[in-house]
Amino acid sequence: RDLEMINEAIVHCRRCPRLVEWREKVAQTKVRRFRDEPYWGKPLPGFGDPHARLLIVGLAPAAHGGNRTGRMFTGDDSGDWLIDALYQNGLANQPVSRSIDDGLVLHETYLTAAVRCAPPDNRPTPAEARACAPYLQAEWQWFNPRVVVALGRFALEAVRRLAETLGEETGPLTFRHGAEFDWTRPTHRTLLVSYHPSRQNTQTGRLTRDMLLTVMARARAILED
Ligand code: DU
Ligand code: SF4
Repeated sequence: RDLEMINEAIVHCRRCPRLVEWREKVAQTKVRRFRDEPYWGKPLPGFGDPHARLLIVGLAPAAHGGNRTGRMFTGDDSGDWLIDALYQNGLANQPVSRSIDDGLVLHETYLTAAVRCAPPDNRPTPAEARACAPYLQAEWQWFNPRVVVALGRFALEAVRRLAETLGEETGPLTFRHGAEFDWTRPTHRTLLVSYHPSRQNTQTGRLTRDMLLTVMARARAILED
């Protein structure tokens, strides 16, 4: 399936009742600082270079970030951190990601997430993660990525299950910031693990700007190898 068909299927999905209700409720009630803005309130397709060799996997859209703007990692703090790290490594044309018409273009890079609807407390259930997995799988098969970055434990688990589903051989994947795993089959695939750039991690100093820049620099270096 091509990428546009995948994205078309994603934006019309209503498979998870709890998340459909939540994403729409948030879009109606909004939050004070965005009360005059339209909200997307639907599932999020991925965003970036349609022929990317680097796939970056996050957790799920933020209630007032992607769920508002309609674009992955756009309009919240996580997006600011991630896009800046891409820009510093030549993978984005600008350091900010604020709205769908901000002119952001990614090079060699595609942003996606394990779950495509904003979940309450940023915490999808295991059943929701399973329901959404076919979309990540479709993207995975479209891109056949050379490098994958898993942002956080939840994304790493989604990648692990996907590799298992597809019969890819990875060896054990353990969560540790900065970890790097080379696939045995297919051989040209490398997974990099990072803490997710959520406020919970960035504001506590668990993930620093340098730590995230280093992961993206490594991704870039592998692409250029
Ligand atoms: O206009 P389009 O080529 O269908 O791209 C859709 C969307 O993807 C656009 O908002 C820019 C983004 N994008 C990108 O970030 N990097 C690329 O290399 C190509 C498109
Ligand atoms: Fe569909 Fe995924 Fe949203 Fe569930 S989380 S409704 S599977 S897009």
